[in-house]
Amino acid sequence: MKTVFSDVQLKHDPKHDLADGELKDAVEIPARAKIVLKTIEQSGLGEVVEPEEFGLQPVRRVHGQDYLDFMESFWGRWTDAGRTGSEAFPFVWPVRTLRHDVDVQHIDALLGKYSMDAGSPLGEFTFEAAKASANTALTTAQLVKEGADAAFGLCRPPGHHCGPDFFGGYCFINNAAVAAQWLRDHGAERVAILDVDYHHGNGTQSIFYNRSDVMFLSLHADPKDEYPYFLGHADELGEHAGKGYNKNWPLPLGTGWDAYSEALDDACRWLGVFQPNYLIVSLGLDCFEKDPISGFKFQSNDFTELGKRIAKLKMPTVFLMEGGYAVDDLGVNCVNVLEGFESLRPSDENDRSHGKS
Ligand code: FKS
Ligand code: ZN
Repeated sequence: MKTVFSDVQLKHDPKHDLADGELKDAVEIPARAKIVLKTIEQSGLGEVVEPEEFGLQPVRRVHGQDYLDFMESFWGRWTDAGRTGSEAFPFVWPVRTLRHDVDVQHIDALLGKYSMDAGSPLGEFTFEAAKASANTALTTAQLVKEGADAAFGLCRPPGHHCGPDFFGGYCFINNAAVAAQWLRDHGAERVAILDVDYHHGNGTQSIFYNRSDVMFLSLHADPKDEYPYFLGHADELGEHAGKGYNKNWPLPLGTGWDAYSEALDDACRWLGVFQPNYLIVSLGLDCFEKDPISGFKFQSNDFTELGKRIAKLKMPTVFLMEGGYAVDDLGVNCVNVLEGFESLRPSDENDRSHGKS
């Protein structure tokens, strides 16, 4: 299968991460994408192609104009305000009892208005990289729409925590949501998103929570014990038309492949009933036992099993990378998923385009 990636995605290069009461070294760093790219190039998986430019129109289908204007204008405002820091951290939010209806203009107020946490710094090139990452997701979806059985978008920065009008959890544009909406806008009646990142994809869930045309299924560390804490619980089933089209499998810290795969089988049964035209996999690789910020126990060969299980669904599949921070093993773990998938569905035999390219 093809991989989509652009070097522009590397321009988001955060230095710090606010975690555990300390300013630590950032973990969502360009080296993640570089090692995945290198391992893919050394594997027999297939060509790496550049994304096409889709512009902001498909992104606007998911994110509010105010939010996108803020992101677009942020760096200018930051420097105009005389800020010299190379990356911005939000630190005040309109929680209960504070007003949402005041038209805030101060740079620190705006940072709080449009974010969910303090751990996702905005730098000069963050939004440029996020747009490139969204183009990567859209190009990957387009390859599958045009007949590829599956394709891999090496998205970075990731997307699944990003909601309609806020960034957070290292995410600035919700790549999976943008790709799902684009597929809907280009003829697909039903799209499913299976999120296997270690963290709950709160942004993706929220974007489609009231809708029955995009099903969201997520397996993740129980938010009682893990970020993002305030969403991802088992009783979140969707609302209004979306009731029954959202499903979470919160799993205990320490979960390994055996327990995980039972929940995954359950998710696959839901997918079998829904019968989406396309499956988007939010492919986090942070369930790995050596992941520095996570608490599950996957071994590298478990990722191969994950890829095989997804292949058995027999659905046109758009893989989009999310998290995963054990940089040395990230390439192998990612390629294991994709090779596991291809071991059951070789891309040359399953292309649906019948010679069209
Ligand atoms: C650790 C604090 C962790 C934020 C964790 C964000 C996880 C991001 C991710 C994504 F896929 F989006 F990248 N803070 N003590 O892996 O879900
Ligand atoms: Zn994650």
